[in-house]
Amino acid sequence: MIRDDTIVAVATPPGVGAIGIVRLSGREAVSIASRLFRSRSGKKVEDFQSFRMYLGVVVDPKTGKPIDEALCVVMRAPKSYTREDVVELHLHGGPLVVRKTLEICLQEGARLARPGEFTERAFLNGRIDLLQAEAVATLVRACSEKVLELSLRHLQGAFGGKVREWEKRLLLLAAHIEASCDFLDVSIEGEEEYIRSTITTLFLEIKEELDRSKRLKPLEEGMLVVIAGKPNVGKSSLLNLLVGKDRAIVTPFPGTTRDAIEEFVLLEGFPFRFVDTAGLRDSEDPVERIGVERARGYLERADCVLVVFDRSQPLGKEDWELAQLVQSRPHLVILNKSDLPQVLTREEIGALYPGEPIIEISALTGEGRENLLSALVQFAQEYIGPEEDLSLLTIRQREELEGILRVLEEAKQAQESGAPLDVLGVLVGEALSAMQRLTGERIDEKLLDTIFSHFCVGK
Ligand SMILES: Nc1nc2c(ncn2[C@@H]2O[C@H](COP(=O)(O)OP(=O)(O)OP(=O)(O)O)[C@@H](O)[C@H]2O)c(=O)[nH]1
Ligand SMILES: [Mg+2]
Repeated sequence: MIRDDTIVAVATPPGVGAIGIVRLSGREAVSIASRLFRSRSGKKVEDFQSFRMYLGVVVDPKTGKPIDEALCVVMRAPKSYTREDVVELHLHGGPLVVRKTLEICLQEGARLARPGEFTERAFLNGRIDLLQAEAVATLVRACSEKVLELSLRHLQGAFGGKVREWEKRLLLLAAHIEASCDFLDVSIEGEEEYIRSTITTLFLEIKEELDRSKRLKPLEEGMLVVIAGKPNVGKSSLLNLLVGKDRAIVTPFPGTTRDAIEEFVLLEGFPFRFVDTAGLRDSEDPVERIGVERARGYLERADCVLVVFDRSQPLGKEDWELAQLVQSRPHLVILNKSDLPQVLTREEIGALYPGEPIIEISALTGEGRENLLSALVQFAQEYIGPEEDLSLLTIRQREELEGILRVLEEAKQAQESGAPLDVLGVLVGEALSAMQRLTGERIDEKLLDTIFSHFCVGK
């Protein structure tokens, strides 16, 4: 896999920004840059000090026409992101200027980089392992600070260290089994037990890693928080309060909200997807009925249900039904309209939700908002559990680990049923190759392309 041609891409997001960066990597990076960049001091790009910015202008070498004032930095191999010569041109952010500079780089012999190709080169040149490369992709896409933190940890190789440790143990196990196959007539004491316990501990450790990564789902996609209650209790007002804008229509008429309305919000680094739903009641109106069905669907999927009551009204049969519906789902109890004279007491709610905290709020005045927000953040924290226990895996990593689990399970059963050692050897070998695919030690080009195609261009 020799890829030593020079690639170029715009490394900043499309559109108008304060700066736009054009990034080159490869053998010709410096010479291409030297043809289109004139430093103010007259120093040639070839003579630039590594990692130092130089002020100058980008010119079209064909016409000599200046394109933009820019900063140029050279990062020489092997101390660069890709371990090749890398040059970055920091331009004024106009899309036209950035595109023109890109075109000149292409005209001077660079090739347009595919998505993720810079990171792919960092991997192919041994600067990072595949797991770290994937962490870069997650990092770039991270929609919350927590995911950012975790992918940074992956980038530093914490997960890679674990995988390599597993790989070492599998290698040792494979070697043992192979040796035993060669000397079938000599029985080594404790051999069987060693094989059994190695397979079992590996199985348990990998399973734990997978379980921990599942807890992260709400962090990656946002915690699904569904606002539910009978009509007119103030669900839409509550959504608007939570997301800080007039998102859902609020009227004094019960049955206002028909469709489910979803909004994404970050609270203290935790991503939430709040969903306002149609008030739960039996309705003759066909549109409202669909809305109520939709609401029920959301209730089933919710990571957390906000059960809303109207404090200024007595309990109704819908409130009882709702209590039944959410009994088995994680939820928070909200007593809304705290600004109005109280009719419904905490005791009455307590009978429906024994021993649970009740959050009083006024969606109209905003009173009690802080309490609700901190309850939500606390809920998310507890739901996700201690951060040091979290594991951030990509779908590919998850699938490989699941595959390894299946093979180890099979090996366990094979040993129990007294299968010959070479059968065990084949299974352990399979687990080992999967582990090596995981770190990228053994990987084919097609799989690489799939992995890196999920990146953005310029990364
Ligand atoms: N005084 C007071 N009125 C509120 C409060 N929250 C909502 N309301 C009012 O109650 C009425 C219904 O509010 P919505 O937010 O539309 O209620 P909803 O639960 O979404 O109603 P549906 O969509 O019909 O199920 C509106 O007139 C709101 O202004 C509150 O905390 N205090
Ligand atoms: Mg509503």
